[in-house]
Amino acid sequence: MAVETTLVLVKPDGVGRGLCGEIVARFERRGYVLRGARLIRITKAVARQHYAEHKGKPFFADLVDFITSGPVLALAVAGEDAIAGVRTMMGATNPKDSAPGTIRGDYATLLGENIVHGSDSRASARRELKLFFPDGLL
Ligand code: IDP
Ligand code: MG
Repeated sequence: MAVETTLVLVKPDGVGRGLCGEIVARFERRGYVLRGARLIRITKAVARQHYAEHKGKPFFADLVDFITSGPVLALAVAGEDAIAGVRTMMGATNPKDSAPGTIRGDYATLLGENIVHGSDSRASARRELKLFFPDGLL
């Protein structure tokens, strides 16, 4: 058990569908605390760095195109075991497997448009938070 900070992105589909407030509210209601929030349109270079682990996969180019297709809401979300807790609240990567009650299970049907990103480990969180909040967190 430890207080962790994780990176959440509301992807361009979530921003475009007006789901930012709903998604932030879910994390806040759970008891997590926002330590940073930025609405930004990221460059392809930042997108490629963010998704570096997927480089070489057949869907990598689509992933980069999609995440740069409109603004994302980047959130630094903190709380007890927040990295795993946020992932549980997001639901399975493919919305066809996401349980109702999860963000993807409630709002998404497509693998490529699954509303949210959340860091998957402490190392990923550290790396991704630096990319989206280069000036650090308050
Ligand atoms: P995650 O977002 O649940 O961590 P990852 O495996 O890290 O899932 O994949 C990153 C994103 O890439 C997913 O959220 C999804 O939108 C997309 N993605 C993952 N696998 C595929 C695939 O096989 N085809 C197309 N898009 C995929
Ligand atoms: Mg991932």
